[in-house]
Amino acid sequence: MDDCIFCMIARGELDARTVYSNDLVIAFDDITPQAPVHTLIIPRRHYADMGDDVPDEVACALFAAAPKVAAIKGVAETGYRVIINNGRDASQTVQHLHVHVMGGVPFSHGMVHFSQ
Ligand code: DGP
Repeated sequence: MDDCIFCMIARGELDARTVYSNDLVIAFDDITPQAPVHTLIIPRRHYADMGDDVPDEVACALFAAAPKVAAIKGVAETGYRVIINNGRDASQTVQHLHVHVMGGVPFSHGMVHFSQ
């Protein structure tokens, strides 16, 4: 996807603060962090969202990268939240599948807020 910003980051064409990477995924800090630790994990290949025929090995790689990112960012012991905003009602703004890893602060127990 030529005009996808996360594809550009994956190709090294757009700067990002890389936290972790392997053959299948790359993790980098969110440009507008909403917590002291806010890192995104993306597949190197373009998938718009979770319904975009994501191969099992890519889904596993995204899942497996979260605790690695948490350890690198120093929040593995204190805990962290893992979020995927998937589709319109979830307010997904970048149409390249990504996993948010957020931590460094205690989050409230409830996590669902919705607009009328
Ligand atoms: P979402 O709402 O789940 O689609 O979140 C997209 C996130 O992507 C949002 O928290 C901001 C982040 N983001 C958007 N553009 C860039 C960028 O160019 N670089 C980085 N590092 N993050 C970005």
